[in-house]
Amino acid sequence: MTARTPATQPIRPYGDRKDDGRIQLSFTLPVSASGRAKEAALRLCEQIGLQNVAVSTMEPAGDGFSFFVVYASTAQTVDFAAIVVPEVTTPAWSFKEVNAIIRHHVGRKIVVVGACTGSDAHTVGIDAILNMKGYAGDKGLEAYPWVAAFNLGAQVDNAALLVRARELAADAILVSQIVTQRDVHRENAQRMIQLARRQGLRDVQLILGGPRIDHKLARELGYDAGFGPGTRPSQVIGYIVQAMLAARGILPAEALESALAHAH
Ligand code: B12
Repeated sequence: MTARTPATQPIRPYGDRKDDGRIQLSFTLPVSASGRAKEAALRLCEQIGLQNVAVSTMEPAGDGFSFFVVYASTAQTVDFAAIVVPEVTTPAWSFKEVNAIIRHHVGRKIVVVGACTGSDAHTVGIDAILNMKGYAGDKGLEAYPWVAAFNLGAQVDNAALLVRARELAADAILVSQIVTQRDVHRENAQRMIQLARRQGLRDVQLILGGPRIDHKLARELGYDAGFGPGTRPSQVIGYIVQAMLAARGILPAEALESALAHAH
């Protein structure tokens, strides 16, 4: 009997035609734009191991800096079949369905408290999730009659967010981290978890979001879930409700069926 080798799925970037390995990258060099700067960009890419390098854009970027966009090819492949990452799953419930499920299975408003924490002043992301108007045509959590959403705004101290969450008996705490310079998002997000653990916070879902956040990173940092660019409020509330029901042993499909049966 021959041993079965596991199936592999090597993939390579696709540019003009399949498997040509064409990629585009951009970077800044700490020298003014010039013929030498362009050659430096090209050589750097060759040293990285890229082939057929074409510097398509060189722009001055402030005094003594230049910005490049480069096209090049890579001979590398990655085995897609060997990749396993935690991905956040959210049920495809409509606005009406989520409200019906909360009403039927929870019987009270779900309390969600969120903020952009630490020194981070970028409120647009957390506003997109929590505020009435929402994001990309998807209503924000304030618009849900069965959700009590509290948006504490920007530059909120981790400790202050936890105090408010406790006062409001929050079911979920939403932490937004936009600035990622020097990994400040990781450090601040992690400090939040450490503080929550020290204070013995339980039965509250801790959810992290931002442009450089994904579920894998959030889980590594100790959060229940992580959401990245393009997140819609309905995904977030769907996740929260699903997790609350799972804790009560209710499956998403059952939840919807029984909630809709009682809605009529
Ligand atoms: C608007 C803006 C500002 C405004 C913010 C105004 C405000 N009230 O928010 C102002 C002018 C104040 C500002 C200031 C600064 N900014 Co600014 N800013 C931006 C900009 C242009 C847009 C950000 C934005 O609004 N995105 C739109 C929202 C909808 O997207 P989002 O934040 O990703 O949110 C979505 C998801 O990530 C997710 N999400 C986000 N949070 C959460 C939370 C949870 C719980 C969940 C579930 C989901 C979730 O859902 C959202 C909807 O899908 C970005 C560049 C860019 N194009 O992104 C730079 C940018 C973020 N800023 C940057 C910088 C450097 C700064 C400053 C440091 C500049 C300076 N030197 O002073 C300061 C920092 C101030 C501070 N203390 O934080 C950098 C950050 C670089 C980095 N690597 O960290 C960026 C990327 C610009 C750049 N390319 O350099 N900024």
